[in-house]
Amino acid sequence: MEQQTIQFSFKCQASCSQTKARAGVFVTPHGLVETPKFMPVGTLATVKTLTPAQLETAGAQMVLANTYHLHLQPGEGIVNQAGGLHRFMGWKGPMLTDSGGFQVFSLSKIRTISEEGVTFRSPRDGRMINLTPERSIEIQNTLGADVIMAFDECPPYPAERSEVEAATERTYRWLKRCIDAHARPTEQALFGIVQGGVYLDLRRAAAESLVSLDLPGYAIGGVSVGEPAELIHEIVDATAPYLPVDKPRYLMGVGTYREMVRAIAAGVDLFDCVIPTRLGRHGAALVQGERWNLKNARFREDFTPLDATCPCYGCQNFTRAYLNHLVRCKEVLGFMLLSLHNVTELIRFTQHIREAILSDRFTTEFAHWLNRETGQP
Ligand code: PRF
Ligand code: ZN
Repeated sequence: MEQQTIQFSFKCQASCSQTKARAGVFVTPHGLVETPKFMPVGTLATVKTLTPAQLETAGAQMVLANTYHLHLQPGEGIVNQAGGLHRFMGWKGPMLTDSGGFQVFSLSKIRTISEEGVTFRSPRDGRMINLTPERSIEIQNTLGADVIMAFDECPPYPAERSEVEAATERTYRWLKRCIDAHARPTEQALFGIVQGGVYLDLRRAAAESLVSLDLPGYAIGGVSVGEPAELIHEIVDATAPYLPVDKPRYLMGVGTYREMVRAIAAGVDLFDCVIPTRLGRHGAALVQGERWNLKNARFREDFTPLDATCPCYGCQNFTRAYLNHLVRCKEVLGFMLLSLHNVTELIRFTQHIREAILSDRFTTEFAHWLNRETGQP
């Protein structure tokens, strides 16, 4: 069917005259994503504490889930019986699943990696689990997200060049196996992931070899793994120019104000990060570029909204004093309201950038973040 071949597209609507920033529209089978855009993380098929209706009011367009977590619990078979990830979790918009490789590396202590894939012990019941490129894609085909990610090897930081080079080359071989294993290419877009650590020549070579495979989108992985923030920018600046202009670019696991602004200036379109929901569950709020701990005594008698400019349900209906009270009492509502606010805030931030790019005011309106050296949340 003709229709099946045009379910994905990326159109650039405007580009900044002074940087590589662009505003675009990424079309998927479950709707569109206006870029640049922050994507909330729903690891276990839930963006922690938030309903899909709340995510919609927060401006979320694409939501993430994780192959690693969903395979362990409840298992992709259950998700399949529910009719796929969208129906299972009640999110009707675009979705993306991460491949599981990165999560195995960062979450399981006992694991062995070989050319075949990764073997690890389930933290849930102790059984041995094998994750290979083929298996990751099979699980992601079953989960049914609009975008699925290649199974990659993310080397730690710091790591020797030889080690990073081997991981990067393996990631490329694994990508080719992912492409061969992908059974639903018309319904699900498979994104490749550029690795290469902090070695800029490896980054460039990895980007160029991925691009030769003509994928529907590209991600920059292996950043925000403990390296200084300045290196993130160097890596992104050295990688993005080698990715095609007519495909979406996704910087994995990055969601701080300054890192997003600078990556957008380098031509990145999509971001995800657990920061807004994690901070929310710890009683912290992102307010206009700062990070506030709502437990702080200075909020006890502050009867103003958290952020008077924010349209979220929390800011519209409650005060800082009330949030301070909820958080001090560990009331679930407090963590929910802060998560909702934080997700709204980061999505709104990327939307403001998008609007600035559309009217070519990006470098003037965001000069503060483009130049600022330190102290950002
Ligand atoms: N690979 C995958 N997922 C990821 C990363 C990666 O390198 C990162 C790195 N920040 C976050 N999530 N597959
Ligand atoms: Zn708010």
